[in-house]
Amino acid sequence: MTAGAMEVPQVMNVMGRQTMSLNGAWNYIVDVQEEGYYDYRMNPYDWGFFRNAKPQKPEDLIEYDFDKAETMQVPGDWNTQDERLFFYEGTVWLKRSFDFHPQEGRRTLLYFGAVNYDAHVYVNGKKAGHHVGGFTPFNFDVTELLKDGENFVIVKVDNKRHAEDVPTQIFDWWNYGGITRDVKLVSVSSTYVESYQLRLGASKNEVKFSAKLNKAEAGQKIGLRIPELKINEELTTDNDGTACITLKAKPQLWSPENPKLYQVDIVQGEEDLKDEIGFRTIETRGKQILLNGKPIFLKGISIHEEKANGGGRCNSTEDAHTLLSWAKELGCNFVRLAHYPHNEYAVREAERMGILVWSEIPCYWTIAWTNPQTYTNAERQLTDMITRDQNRANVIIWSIANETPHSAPRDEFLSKLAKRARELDDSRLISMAMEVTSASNYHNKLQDNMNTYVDVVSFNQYIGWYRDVNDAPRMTWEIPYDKPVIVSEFGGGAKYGLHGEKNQRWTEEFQENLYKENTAMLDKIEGLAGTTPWILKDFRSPRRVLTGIQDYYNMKGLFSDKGEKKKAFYVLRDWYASK
Ligand code: GCB
Repeated sequence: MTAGAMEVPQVMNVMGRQTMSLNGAWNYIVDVQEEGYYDYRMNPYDWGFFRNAKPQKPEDLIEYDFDKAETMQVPGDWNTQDERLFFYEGTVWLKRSFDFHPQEGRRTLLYFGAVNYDAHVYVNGKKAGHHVGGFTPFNFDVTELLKDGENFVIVKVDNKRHAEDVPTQIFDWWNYGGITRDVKLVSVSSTYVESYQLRLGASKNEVKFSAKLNKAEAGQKIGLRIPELKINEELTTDNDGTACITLKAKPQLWSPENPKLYQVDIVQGEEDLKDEIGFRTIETRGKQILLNGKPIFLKGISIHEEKANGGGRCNSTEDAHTLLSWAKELGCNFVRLAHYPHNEYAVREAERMGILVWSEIPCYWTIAWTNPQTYTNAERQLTDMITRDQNRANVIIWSIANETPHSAPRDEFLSKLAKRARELDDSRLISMAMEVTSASNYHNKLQDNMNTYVDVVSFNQYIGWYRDVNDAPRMTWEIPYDKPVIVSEFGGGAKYGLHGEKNQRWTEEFQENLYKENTAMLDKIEGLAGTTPWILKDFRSPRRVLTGIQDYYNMKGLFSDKGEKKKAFYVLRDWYASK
């Protein structure tokens, strides 16, 4: 390793490790023209804000001072913490000082749960690394940059949108900027367990465990303890620094009715990495989805990661719990965490609450299919999502895209992504939200070349809203693939408390009727294995500008932003109760 910092592969289960939180108040400077990064000829320069320079003599000119700047809470988006930044898309610098005392023989990783979107990270004035992608974790080994005593971290965060990014320039949600998830220093020994996998083996009577060190080091001992299953094994790593074992065991299976999790310890040296892990099977048979060998209907709802009451990005278990409890009130056993990987807190809380999860990456709408860097970026987000959540029993579907326009380059890009997802994890189902492209004479046919790459055919449809008001009863559907079907979106907008006729847009009655007609229509789709209507709660979107009705909210929630239930809520709840 050089005497600097480097990015290292994501350390899994950061919550189970020895960490020091860097959450809290960070000073920030809004840098509209990025003068803290580029000189006046637009070249990156060495005297940027990351130096955290201070005047040494009275005549010194330094035109910024983090310590005099205001603070905002991390994790947190800037849009809801400073009203001047509500619509802001650009660069903000954030800085935090902390006391640190290095421990002999240990290494320190600087971990970010997520930063939206582009992050340059500096420790004590030196570059630790750069990361793009707004919803996945990353970490740098910063051991050599830290010192005993006071240290500081500075992050340049930029959430400007670009055509070649993932997501691209346009998307129907708020582009919350900032360090939106936890920041931690993770203390590891020089050899540590980087990732591990624990799941059922080939039958329900065995469990399979594998672990991977951060180094290809043979002969290291790794212990696996699951007291409730009377498992206490010691494994030895091989030349790749990995160890695996299959053990006889008959765990109770995790299911929405019985979300059983086992306490697990992964022990290596003096490290005891604790986790809670559930066991289940998920597979398809013809047009059915089978959980633990039995057909299940996925009673779902789509969710954006946004707090109620205009609160901005969710960033805690409590935030997740509120939204998931609303989903439970609807009678859901499934949620689509749209349109990007949500916080690890949310996935874990759903797991404890017995809620199955569809997790997706933001390959949304008009991706730059022929740009190799865009592909690399998407694949990296996919990999990091799968790495983080590979031991979550409730995650059953990895979704690779949403409503993407058909073309050969798109098929190439997405099929490569689907194959990669399968290589990384062949124990879950792969899907994507497709679109119905051929519809005539009330007949809708799904045709998508990606059908061969997915396990579950999902599609979004807006009959009754963007299309065909009141025509749902006449619609017929043809999904010519022998695979389970999920209708991954349907819905329409309503303003809570606005009442009128069932054909009056924006009224609760309009939305109520749309749900009645749509659920009746869905009942006629052959092989329907579940649905995730759009959406749990009204959410902020810059594309929703209708004054007095939308006011920058997408109004398709079954709950208002304040948590009030609209009439359609009861329609879906009753329909789910009948399933
Ligand atoms: C869609 C998108 C979703 C939008 C929704 C809408 O098809 O997948 O992100 O928010 O429609 O409300 O139009």
